Amino acid sequence: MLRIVIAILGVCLLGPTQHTAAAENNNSSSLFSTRFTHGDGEYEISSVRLPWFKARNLCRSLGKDLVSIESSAENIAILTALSSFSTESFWSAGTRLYTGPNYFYWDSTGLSVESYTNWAPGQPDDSSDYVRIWHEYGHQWDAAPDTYELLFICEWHPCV
Ligand SMILES: [Ca+2]
Repeated sequence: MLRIVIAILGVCLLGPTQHTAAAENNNSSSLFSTRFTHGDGEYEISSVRLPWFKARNLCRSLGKDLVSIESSAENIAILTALSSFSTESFWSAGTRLYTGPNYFYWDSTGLSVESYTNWAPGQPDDSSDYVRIWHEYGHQWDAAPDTYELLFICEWHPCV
């Protein structure tokens, strides 16, 4: 147990260079094109397109989850990272899968999206239950069907 704690502390204290080296040592590196940080959060943008559940499960298989956007500052960091992806939409952890028509939440945290929202005009509509970061409105949010095959963003907090 002590060794695990020391290993985790070591990774957190060694900083981004060591993180990158660690990421390149596993087989997931080809699944992602871009890595960035915001506060204590780390993020990776996928290089593969998947439907929502497969995207979520892939993030989770790596000890991460789909991205949740809880503040304007986090949104700005994400939009900056997406600035070179102007024709691509991305899955987030947002859904109303288990809650019904008027309550979207982040599947990664279980918390409502209402603390911060960035819906595109006319969204969310009644047709779909999963939140994509939609290129057609400058990466504002859109409720989309889970079957769409999109790039996605994994988020994790290794030092919290
Ligand atoms: Ca987040």
